[in-house]
Amino acid sequence: MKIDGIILRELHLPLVRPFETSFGSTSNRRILLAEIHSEGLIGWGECTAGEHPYFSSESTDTAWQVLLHELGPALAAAAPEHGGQCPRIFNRVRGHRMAKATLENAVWDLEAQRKGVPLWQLLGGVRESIPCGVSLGIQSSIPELLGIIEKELAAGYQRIKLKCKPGWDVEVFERVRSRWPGITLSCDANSAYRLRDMDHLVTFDAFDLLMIEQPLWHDDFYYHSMLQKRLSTPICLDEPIRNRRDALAAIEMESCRIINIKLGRVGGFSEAIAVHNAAQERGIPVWCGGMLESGIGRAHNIALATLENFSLPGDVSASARYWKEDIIEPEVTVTPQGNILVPDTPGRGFEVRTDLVEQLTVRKEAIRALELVG
Ligand code: OSB
Ligand code: MG
Repeated sequence: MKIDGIILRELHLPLVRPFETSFGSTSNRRILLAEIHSEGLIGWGECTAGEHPYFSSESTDTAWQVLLHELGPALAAAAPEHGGQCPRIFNRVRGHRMAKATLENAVWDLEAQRKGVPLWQLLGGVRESIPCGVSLGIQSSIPELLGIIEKELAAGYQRIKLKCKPGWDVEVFERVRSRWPGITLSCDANSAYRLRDMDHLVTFDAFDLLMIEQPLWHDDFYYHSMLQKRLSTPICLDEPIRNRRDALAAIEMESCRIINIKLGRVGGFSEAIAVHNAAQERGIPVWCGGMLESGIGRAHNIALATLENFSLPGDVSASARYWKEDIIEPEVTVTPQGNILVPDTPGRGFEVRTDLVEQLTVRKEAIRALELVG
């Protein structure tokens, strides 16, 4: 397809409440969007990099640079027909997977519109609705957390995930479990623990957690495998799974029994599908993670989560949990049973509110196709 232009934008979008993990707190998102203009249509992509390189080595600013100077010009010159061609176009750039996913996902978004089919169908999805959970940040007190859980359960969410770290773990689990013995509960440490915490982590088995997400180093398989041998609770890996090979290594080493798939972290739809398929063939369930996305990233997450092996509730939830006003129409909502109904209209299934996007834009730059050498 001929690419008429690529526009990068940075939007400032305040969260309705701060989100705290073991690596820090976020109140205001700096969201990077890419628009690919082609033959009268616009494909949209959202970068999931954080404001700081704390979750991964990428940030809004590194992604902006790499998109502007490397990936954008390469894509415009290559003029791909399919989203699936993007990994090869971006291959010579090492890493920067969240930046790559921004454009690759926009190409899939465009391809679905051109073909007049829902994006989820183009990806090979099978679900009409996806089961939803929520990820709850670290709070200033346990009573405050209990109040939030009560509200999210009343809204229908099927799984509660608690962010944890040393000092905000077993006491919290005890209080939550004694109030709600039967709910589906998990935790996510975002790499907050070390080898000296192994005995402590084994005590998490007492709380009947669905999984313990990323307890150890962000880039580790080996020590997670040692820990998994001692735990009856499944470990779920997030941060270190960059691609299909990582998923295979983690499964083979028994470093985890569940995988969290995030579009940005693995570099886009192609690799996300590859990780999904590799896990499915080996009997490992997956679920779709979240990165505090605006509506565009959220719409793409919903499409991905329609694939068959996304059998566990993910971290994709209603727009109103994050934003006073989302940049898509309709906003994402969740049924009283805790499901998102998958749209059946062509493309991503949620219109972009371009006037609102323009209003929230603080930085905008057009990418021109460059002659690439080699
Ligand atoms: O580890 O899943 C994570 C948010 C930012 C960075 C990392 C993570 C998260 C979440 C939030 O858990 C999920 C969401 O609600 O978008
Ligand atoms: Mg996580």
